[in-house]
Amino acid sequence: MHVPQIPQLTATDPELAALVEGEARRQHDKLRMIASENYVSAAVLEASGSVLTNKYSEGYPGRRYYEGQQFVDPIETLAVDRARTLFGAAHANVQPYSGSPANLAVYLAFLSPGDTVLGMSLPMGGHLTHGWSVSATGKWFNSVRYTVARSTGRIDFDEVRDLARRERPKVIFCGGTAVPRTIDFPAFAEIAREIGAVLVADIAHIAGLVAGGAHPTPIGHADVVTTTTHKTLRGPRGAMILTTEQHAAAIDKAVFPGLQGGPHNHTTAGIAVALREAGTDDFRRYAHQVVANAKALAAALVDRGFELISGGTDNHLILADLTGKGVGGKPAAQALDRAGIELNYNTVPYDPRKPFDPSGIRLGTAALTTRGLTEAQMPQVAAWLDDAVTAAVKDDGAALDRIAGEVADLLAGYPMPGYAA
Ligand code: DSN
Repeated sequence: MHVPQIPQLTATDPELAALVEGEARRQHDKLRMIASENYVSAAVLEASGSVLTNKYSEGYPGRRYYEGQQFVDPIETLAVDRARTLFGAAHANVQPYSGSPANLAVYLAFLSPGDTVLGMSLPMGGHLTHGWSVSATGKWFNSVRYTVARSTGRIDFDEVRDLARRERPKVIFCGGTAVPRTIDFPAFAEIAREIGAVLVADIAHIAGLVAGGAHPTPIGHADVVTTTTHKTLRGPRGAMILTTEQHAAAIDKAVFPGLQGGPHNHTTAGIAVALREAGTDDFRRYAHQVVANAKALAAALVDRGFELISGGTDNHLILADLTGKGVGGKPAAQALDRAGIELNYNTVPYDPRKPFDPSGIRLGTAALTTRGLTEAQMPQVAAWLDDAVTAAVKDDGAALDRIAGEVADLLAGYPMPGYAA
């Protein structure tokens, strides 16, 4: 059952309560490998589900447009101070509703419509809000995109530098949603400095790894750092922006009143709890285990003939091109879901297929590491992935159901925060 328990919801709205319980059970029984997901602690769940959801507090601590902030002000201040301390940042804004609004605040702070932004192309691993064509950031701004080298699957800094010199963007984004390798923040900073651009590091995927010392930090290199709080950082759905003193006022003004109204105080409280958790030795061990698990899984997949973009991983994320396995990413992801392994289909660099039916799948180890799995289980996970992909090719539903049973049996031995069997 869900933890904390939900007796009031069950009494008031049994239909909805049954759906919540069903989702909790699903999260318990499945091997959750969507690279942007995790399990938050019961403490984060309690904070996020508290009476703080009842309160409006437009403005910032000590400068609000509504009364009654005796408790909300210190809660937001705690979250801000913990964010600054954990990441070593001069300034933190914890109010963005999620990653996309956080990135939009960057545009509002530093660009006018029509200005040039340089970001990683979405199919190469970037994010919609780094200037992709269907996003407002690609429609309202002149967006220029860098790629990865076809031969290595890695960012080609000669290309980034050439584009920057030619297009003179006001803002350069680094980071993304399908980047399996260490982001070279100093290399981006050198290019940004040369042309006088603001460097923004979007560390949404790797924030927990940065906090835990398992990925180099962008602080000291990037002018602005945006991140969601719910991926490797293991907090509630939300976002933060870390800045130097120089850019603090512009970012704060862009978030509120530029883009948003009242902050979601229940989320702010959940973020504060997650940041406290992320400052512990336990979390540092967790962050390093996430990477160790991803490396072990990548090696086991390569042994089984999977083609991994860039050949492996430095972080929590693996991007596999299934072309050689004879199946598209989407049917494979659907088959894997039936087999109890949850991930998403994904474009791969230079993908000849369409985004809604691409060649690849994206996997992550953040959630399964929270469950307590280690390198010891990764060969088994790779075997299940391989068997399920083979079953997808053969349309072998019975094999998928057998794997789902084996996955649930394994996970029964690994407790899930937020659920009691
Ligand atoms: N949806 C997030 C992800 O899965 O990476 C990015 O916005």
